[in-house]
Amino acid sequence: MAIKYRLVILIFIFSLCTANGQPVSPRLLPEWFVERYESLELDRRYELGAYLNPLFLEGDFNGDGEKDIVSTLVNSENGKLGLLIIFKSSEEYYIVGAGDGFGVAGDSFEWVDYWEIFDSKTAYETTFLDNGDVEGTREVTIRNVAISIRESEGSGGLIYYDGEKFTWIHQGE
Ligand SMILES: [Ca+2]
Repeated sequence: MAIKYRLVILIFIFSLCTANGQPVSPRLLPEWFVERYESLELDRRYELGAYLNPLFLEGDFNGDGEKDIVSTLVNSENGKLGLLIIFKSSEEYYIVGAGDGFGVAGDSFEWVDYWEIFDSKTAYETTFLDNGDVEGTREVTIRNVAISIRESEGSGGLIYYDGEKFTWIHQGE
C-alpha cells in the first residue's frame, strides 16, 4: 500500500515536471548520463529541464554498438529549449537548439510536441525552392537511428548523425 502511494506521488511530481522546461531530478535519468553531464560542467550553463515526454530517449546514434542518450535541455541564461546528446563510449556530446540555431528547427524547440526514435533506414526530406515554396521530397538513407521531433500538426524533422555531426532533415511543410 505504501509503495502504491509513493508511486502515485512520483507520477504526480513527474507530470508537474514535464510541463514546460522545469528542472528534473537527475535520478530520473541514467546514472552514466548524469555523471557525464556534470563532469562536462554543462550544469553551469544548462538545466536538464523537461519539456517533452519521455525525459530522454536511448538509441545508438553513432552506430558503435553502444546505446547513446538524448535528453531535453534548457539554456539557464535565456530559457531556450533544446536537446543534449551524449555518446556512451566517447567524450563527445552535442547540443542542438537551447540557444544554438539548428537549421529550420531554430534555436529553441517550444514548437516540438512529440519526439521518438526513428529507426527506419529510409527517410523523406522536404526540399524547398529558393523562394521558400515546397519543391518536393528526396529520399535520404539513415545509417543509424535518428531522433524524430514534430509538432502536433505533423511538421517536423529528423536529427541524425552523419558520421561527423548532427544534421537536420526537414519533413512536412
Ligand atoms: Ca553509440
